[in-house]
Amino acid sequence: MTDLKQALQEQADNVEDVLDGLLAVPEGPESRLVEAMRYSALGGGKRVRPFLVCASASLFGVSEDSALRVAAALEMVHCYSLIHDDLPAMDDDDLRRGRATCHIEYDEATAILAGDALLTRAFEVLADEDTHADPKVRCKLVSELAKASGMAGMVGGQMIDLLAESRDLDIAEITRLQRLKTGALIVFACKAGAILGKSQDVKLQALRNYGHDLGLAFQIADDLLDVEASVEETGKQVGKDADRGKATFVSLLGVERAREQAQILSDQACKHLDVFDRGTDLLRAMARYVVNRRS
Ligand code: GRG
Repeated sequence: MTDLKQALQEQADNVEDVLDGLLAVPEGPESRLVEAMRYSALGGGKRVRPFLVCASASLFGVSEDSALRVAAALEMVHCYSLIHDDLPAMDDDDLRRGRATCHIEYDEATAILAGDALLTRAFEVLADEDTHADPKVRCKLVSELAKASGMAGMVGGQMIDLLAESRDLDIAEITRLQRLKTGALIVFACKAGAILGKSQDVKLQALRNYGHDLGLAFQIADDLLDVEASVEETGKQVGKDADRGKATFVSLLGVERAREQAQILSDQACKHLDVFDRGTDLLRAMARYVVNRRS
């Protein structure tokens, strides 16, 4: 676990530097927009998704520069989703990553624009030839991240989630919702290394399956944190799902069964990595970390 902590910190520092460079503040009044983007994208978060991109890329000998640009692009999409999710029209949160949410620090309109601009900047970065010399690889990255982020992925999942506030979902429906809302970006992170390494075989499939199980385990752990952890630990409001009477894995399964289920998924995620001869220690450690994390 110490190795994982160290590796997570190292990748977080690396991706921070890349994000810093990609989000340079321009001259002129539009500088306020980029400052808001930087406020939400820099200096916080566990950076799990960037870590997964870099760990999967290392299995295919991909250059660190390429992997980090994809990791930064994905983190931009993730940060945009957090900014928009925190808006009054959605979750209406005032605390994220231990500090004021973007619309509280700036204003609602600026927060909407900061989210929009992070989303579009992400695709600009992926399409740039600095990300990969082969245009087919860049196209694949753009298309896969677009699918994972959009109507058939995260945004679709968010729509189902909003509707779930007025209708109780069953376990199959919650699973599908979470696969789209949280899982799709995590699956993209795990597949990204294989795409960069031009692997189209069982290894890509194995990473996809690992990402599926890891994503669900991650979300169950998030639901557990919402009932068990403190604001200080998570850096965001807790207990919100119960306050809203929203069905979650924990409300449907109970704490113990939810914890067991997360553990089963974490073990299953690791099994998918057996197709690799070596190099998967950190991905396996990550599968253990997501179910035991406190933030
Ligand atoms: C508004 C388009 C749009 C989408 C919102 C991702 C999302 C969809 C909403 C965020 C709220 C939430 C609780 C989502 C579940 C996924 C999740 C646990 C997100 C937080 O990810 P972490 O824990 O956060 O990796 P850090 O801050 O560590 O990056």
